[in-house]
Amino acid sequence: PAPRTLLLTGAAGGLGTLMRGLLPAYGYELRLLDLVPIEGEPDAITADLADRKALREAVRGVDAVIHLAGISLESTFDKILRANIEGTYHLYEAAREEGVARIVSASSNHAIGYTPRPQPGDPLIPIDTPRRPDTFYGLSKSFGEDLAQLYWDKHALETVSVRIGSCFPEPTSVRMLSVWMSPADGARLFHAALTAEAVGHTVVYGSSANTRLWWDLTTARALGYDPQDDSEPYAAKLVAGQGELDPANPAHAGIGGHFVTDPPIWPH
Ligand code: NAI
Ligand code: 15L
Repeated sequence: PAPRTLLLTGAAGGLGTLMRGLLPAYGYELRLLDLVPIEGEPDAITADLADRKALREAVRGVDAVIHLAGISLESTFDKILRANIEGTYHLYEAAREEGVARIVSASSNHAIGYTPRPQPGDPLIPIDTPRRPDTFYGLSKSFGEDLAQLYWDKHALETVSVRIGSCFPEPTSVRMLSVWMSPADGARLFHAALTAEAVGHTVVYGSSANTRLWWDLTTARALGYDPQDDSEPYAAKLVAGQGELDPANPAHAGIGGHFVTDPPIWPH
């Protein structure tokens, strides 16, 4: 049967807030979890991903989990380790113990951030391109994909790992014209990932059907995802303001944009 009740982790964040607005229209009942309280949501669970007991209670009885919680940008290795690597492990353990059937997990384009962006005429980047994380953050997303594969192979817990491009209300950079996922397409993709049959562990890119797309949406479409949006209407204004991406600029050369060239963040 199609899943109805969902746990949404990271529900206070940018993407969580967008999905809280959009997913109920698909018929889901959402249970919300975040490290921080959510305004206007008194029933939301305020818990750290390190709190296994809270996670077990949070996943108990849900049909599926959308896992968005974590640090969403580069940080120190220690912080990434706790929130994204250990935190995602704790969530998978809780889900396994409570018999949750499926997790839709937020991976990121930064798991392949060092991959050169295709030039005009080049093929789109396939889903099985070798991972090339551009940051400790991207490395944690690469770990999340491998963790998902392990829990499928060993425990028959299904995952769709979504390598999200940039999911914001509008594209705000020339790079985002290629990697943008409109919030409405984000909800379409999550719904497809929740309802497709027998996904095992499936990895997909998460974006709209952008004219300037860099990657191959075949595995996402195979889930039933039919993107309706394209960033191109935003292109003229963004290109006029910022210029086209410069292939000689290392911060423009990889999928991950400036994540590739930003210096690592060391503890102080
Ligand atoms: P965000 O930073 O706005 O939200 C993340 C949420 O996770 C925050 O509300 C934060 O309080 C919560 N969180 C952090 N550590 C936690 C912990 N230890 N325990 C419980 N909750 C914790 O990020 P955003 O943009 O909403 O992204 C959501 C997810 O999607 C993240 O995993 C991010 O890496 C991933 N993603 C997002 C993209 C985007 O375009 N928004 C692109 C690619 C990936
Ligand atoms: C991500 O993984 C981040 O979470 C998001 O804030 C954006 O930076 C996005 O990637 C991107 O690449 O634009």
